Amino acid sequence: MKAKLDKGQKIVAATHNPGKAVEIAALLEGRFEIITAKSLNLPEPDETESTFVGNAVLKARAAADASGLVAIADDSGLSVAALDGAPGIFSARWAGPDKDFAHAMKKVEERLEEIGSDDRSAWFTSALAVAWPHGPCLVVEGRVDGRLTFPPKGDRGFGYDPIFTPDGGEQTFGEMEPTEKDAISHRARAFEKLKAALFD
Ligand code: ITT
Repeated sequence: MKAKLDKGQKIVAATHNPGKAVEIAALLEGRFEIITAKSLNLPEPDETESTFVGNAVLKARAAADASGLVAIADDSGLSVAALDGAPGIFSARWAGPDKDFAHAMKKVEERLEEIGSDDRSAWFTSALAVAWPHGPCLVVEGRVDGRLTFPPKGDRGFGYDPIFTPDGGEQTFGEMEPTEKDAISHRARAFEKLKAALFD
């Protein structure tokens, strides 16, 4: 693909999730001028697709076409093996309209108790899409495997971070320094692929 990104170029971070916006800015390492979808008053499109990739493309495309700028979107979520991959693309929706992740984490714990499974394996997925206004769109996916631990631990990060411990680690994402999470997370792995395709 010919489309590349130039240093200092304006890019819309097509997310309304402040935790994600911080991570996206950190992962882009000050390479671009990041403008948030919120500051441009862009609407939040309905996530009508059935995959992370589909929803990431939908969000990036909507923001790029509405703003006339290159847009980057992330669609991500927590998948629990014993729950057949739930909540998956419904991760944000499990927190309800108030975005109550204490409630969403409790729901995961309760579902595991209901089915009586000891399998605590889980993974996070991040699909990242970069769309040019009325032009091409590139999408990549990253994943990090780990296990769920209850009760939630740590107040860093966002969403389900306090119940997720990556393989090979002892601390939850909620306890880690942001730079430690950014070195191994699903989002960081997807970013590595984006960087290889677009900037290097
Ligand atoms: P945007 O669509 O505006 O970006 P959102 O929060 O609705 O914001 P998603 O639809 O992609 O985004 O939902 C992903 C949810 O999965 C997110 O709200 C978190 O709860 C969870 N999630 C994704 N990445 C995570 C991470 O790194 N740590 C913890 N939870 C994460």
